[in-house]
Amino acid sequence: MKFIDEATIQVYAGKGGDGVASFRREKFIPKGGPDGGDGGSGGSIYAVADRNINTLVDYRFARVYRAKKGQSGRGSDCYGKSAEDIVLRMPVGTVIKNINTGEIVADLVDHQQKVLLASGGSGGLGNLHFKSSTNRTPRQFTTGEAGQEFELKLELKVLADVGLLGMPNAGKSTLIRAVSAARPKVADYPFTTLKPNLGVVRIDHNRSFVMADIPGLIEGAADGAGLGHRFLKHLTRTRLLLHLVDVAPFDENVDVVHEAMALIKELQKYDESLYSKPRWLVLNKVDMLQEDQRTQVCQEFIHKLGWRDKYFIISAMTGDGCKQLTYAVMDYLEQLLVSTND
Ligand SMILES: Nc1nc2c(ncn2[C@@H]2O[C@H](COP(=O)(O)OP(=O)(O)OP(=O)(O)O)[C@@H](O)[C@H]2O)c(=O)[nH]1
Ligand SMILES: [Mg+2]
Repeated sequence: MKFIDEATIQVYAGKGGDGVASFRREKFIPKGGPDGGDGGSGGSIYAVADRNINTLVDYRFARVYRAKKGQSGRGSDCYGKSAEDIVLRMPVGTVIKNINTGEIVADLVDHQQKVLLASGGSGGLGNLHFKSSTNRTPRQFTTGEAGQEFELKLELKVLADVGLLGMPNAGKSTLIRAVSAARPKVADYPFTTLKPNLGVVRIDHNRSFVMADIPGLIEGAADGAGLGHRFLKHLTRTRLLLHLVDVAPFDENVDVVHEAMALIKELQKYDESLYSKPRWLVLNKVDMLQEDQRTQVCQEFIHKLGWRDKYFIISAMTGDGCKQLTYAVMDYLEQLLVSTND
């Protein structure tokens, strides 16, 4: 499944500081020699690949990066300070293009790879550089160079970190809409979703993951019931599955425990390795239950299912519990990364 995460940013490197014309002033010496220092260089902008970042979502929030100007030179042979560079951390796999020329500026393939995006201007020269035997009191100096400016497009092919599993109408698309900018269709009939959707879930700066919403699965999917189970292939590269269950079905005759077990069986029939992936249970639509019954209904469900792993109680519609869920997912994925980085 192809999903291109993208962002457009503007980078402005800093201008170099100006050189200065100045003369030494000493008592009893009418004209000291020139002592005007050079300006410092403007800040440059770099991109650095970081394997701990998986999406470009942060660059959709902050689009403009301006490095500071170098300081001007001063008298007494003082050089201006150079401005600090800006380093933009991006996921490994990011391709950076110049929007105006279409040229590929960088292809970040290795962790910690550093690429110059916009070079800061050099500082101007102070008048001490212009001293010569014929001109002992030069008044010339040069101004700092302008910094480079570019409009850049960032592109990254992403794979889903987390997959949503569930019967039709469980609320998978509603959940991905609640926690990401993805906008799949939501409707109160089964099989609304016909193709997978990916959404980027942003937790905070430099912390985000990718969630996949796939079509609903029903009992007998392995034998072609409903839309079949071929969509499960989109979840094979994920690191965590969230099994969504509607705990308050409209039709009271529906046996939710039986349905949840049936779905798990279909998963196992499809692929043993997908079945043995870490999987958490997400009990959805609790807003449909009376407040004083929520805990009891959920506990009963967990008990009947014989569930011993992690579970979450949410309402994808009102957003209740969604934050706790996405934060727990993020923490879990980060821990996996730490252990693979070691
Ligand atoms: N009351 C309530 N309704 C919900 C909640 N989540 C989803 N729904 C409703 O349930 C219906 C199905 O939601 P979807 O998000 O389309 O379900 P889905 O799992 O994506 O369904 P398919 O794409 O058909 O597999 C819609 O009418 C939603 O508005 C919830 O937390 N509370
Ligand atoms: Mg859907």
